[in-house]
Amino acid sequence: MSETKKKAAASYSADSIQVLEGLEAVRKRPAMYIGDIGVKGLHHLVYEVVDNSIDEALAGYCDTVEVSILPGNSIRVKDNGRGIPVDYHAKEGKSALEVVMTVLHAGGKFDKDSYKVSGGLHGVGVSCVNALSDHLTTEVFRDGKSYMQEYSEGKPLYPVKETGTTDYRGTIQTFHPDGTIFQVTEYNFDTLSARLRELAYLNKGIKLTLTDERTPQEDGTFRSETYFSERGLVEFVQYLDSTRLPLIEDVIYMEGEKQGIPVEIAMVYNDSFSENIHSYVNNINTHEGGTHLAGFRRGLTRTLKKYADNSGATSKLKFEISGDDFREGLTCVISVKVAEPQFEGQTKTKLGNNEVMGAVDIAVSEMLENYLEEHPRDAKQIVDKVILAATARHAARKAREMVQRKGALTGGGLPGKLADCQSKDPSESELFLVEGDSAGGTAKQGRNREYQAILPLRGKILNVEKAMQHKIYDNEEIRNMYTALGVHVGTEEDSKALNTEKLRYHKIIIMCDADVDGSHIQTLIMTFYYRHMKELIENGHLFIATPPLYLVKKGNQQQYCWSDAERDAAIEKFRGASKDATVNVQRYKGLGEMNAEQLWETTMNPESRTLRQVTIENGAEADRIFSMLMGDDVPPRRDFIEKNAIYAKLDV
Ligand code: 0RA
Repeated sequence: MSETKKKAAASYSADSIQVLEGLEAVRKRPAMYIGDIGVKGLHHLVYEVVDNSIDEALAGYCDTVEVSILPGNSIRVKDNGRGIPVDYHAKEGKSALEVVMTVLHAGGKFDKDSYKVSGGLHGVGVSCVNALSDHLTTEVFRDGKSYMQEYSEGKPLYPVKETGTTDYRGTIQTFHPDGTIFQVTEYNFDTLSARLRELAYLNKGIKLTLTDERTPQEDGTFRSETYFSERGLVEFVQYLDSTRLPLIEDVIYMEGEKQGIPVEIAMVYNDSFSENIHSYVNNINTHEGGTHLAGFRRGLTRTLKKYADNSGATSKLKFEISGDDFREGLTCVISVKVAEPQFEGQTKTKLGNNEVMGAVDIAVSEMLENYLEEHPRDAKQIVDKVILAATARHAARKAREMVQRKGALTGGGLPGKLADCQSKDPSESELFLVEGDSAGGTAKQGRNREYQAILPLRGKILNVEKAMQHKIYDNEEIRNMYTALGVHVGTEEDSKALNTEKLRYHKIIIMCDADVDGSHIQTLIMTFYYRHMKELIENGHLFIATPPLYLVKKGNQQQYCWSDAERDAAIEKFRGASKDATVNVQRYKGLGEMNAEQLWETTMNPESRTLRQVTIENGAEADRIFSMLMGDDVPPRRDFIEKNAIYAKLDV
């Protein structure tokens, strides 16, 4: 070995040790870097790798990103960018590629000109993915040559090697998540698909594909989808609103730089009563909003109010129009790119940069003023809708005051139907929302009354997707839910904020029959929480009970089963050697078919039950699904329910 090579080898291993310490920290506390080690964190690995390719595309060098789920749940991400640089760094004693792959936050180091604004929620870079993979292979194709390096737990197995010549240009990353770190290692196609579709809309012109190579479909091919958007956010709001009726002709749209900040906004009004605004910073969904959203609201309210006042439409109104009224029936996506974003809030998804507020305010004012000027008919539709919303809100407030007065008359008490628990400690208290009075009765007998409360709900509660505000307060089942929970909605501008600190139960559990009707009711209740008590879902308070589907019996042996596969296994087990033994299978269609003791044992007892927590995995997709499931457009709904257990797509 030559002297220089020896030196290189020596420093190679010395540096590797240093690197190890960095990546060891990631393996020791993975949640600190990728959020959690459950399903979310697992999928986050993919987003982190894809974001690097998106960055390369935003820099103008790449237009295709292909994601594949491989057999065994490895992930391959391939792009046609410039390829990660592979030049040897004498100072580091190794290839640039190895630095990118093994040093925390080394991602953008070699390209100072690039305006890196993409990046996963935690923006941790590909080296984190490497650290959390039991195996990763990186392949680079550039300048006519191909290169490769492999790693285990982030440690290189050998120095970067040249593997041949090539006409291709780009990067391929193939990793397998480490099963000793993640609680689950199975990828979900729909979860990845929702994110890639969202990325395609947010970054027009980039083609993203997702292929599931784990098992072929019936026709022998692999399931594969392509996401590509030519018109970006315009098509995004059209996609979100595909099951709603538009109120105006076009999507209102702007794209451009305001005060040095790239802003893109698309919005449309529909005939619904809900507000659906999705905001993004550097491709990250800012659930908790922030300065960009505040700027949007301010610009929207001011511009529309000015137009409405000038048109004379508001002169006869006897009450003020509130900010909310301008956003009823509004579907909107706001996307800004911020060089140094400050993320705040509980889940670090609230933008804090003050300079963004004014930029978005100006952007939306200019965009709206132009549109209203050029589309007088649409402008009138919007103004009429706002006035209708204000009038309805006024009526709703009266209805609410009535309810509160009624409450005061009856001592402000809890609903008569509620069987409350004895504990007054919300953190240990559970409220079961039970379908029907009869199952409600069984649940009351079966429960542990110390900490479990029961509220029976009559049949199908109101479809809040289609009802106006005041109708919602008119509805007894919904009023009962508010009173039992101890939360109430604020007033006027703040009307969507709940006083969650008064919440009387930290677990709210929906318990419905395991049949089609039951799942419909479950969806109605979830829709209500999603539209009116989203904070409770976001804070992890909403759950779904899972009653068993079968009871398999032989003599005095018995076993509850939650799936057909479990049932078949139980039958097999009970039969044992004697194939002719009589094994009895009971199918539970409703909660009512169980007695109190069985219901407790299978569905309510914390020791033996399984609760599914409802979480919002992808806000835009959840919004679209709820409007589809609850809207007038029946065929897509039926199609969806047939293909999926409803909640499979809503939780995870
Ligand atoms: C920095 C510089 C250059 C390419 C990249 C980063 C790059 C990174 C990734 C990560 C995934 N795919 C990627 N593609 C490219 C190239 C600098 C040059 O060629 O001059």
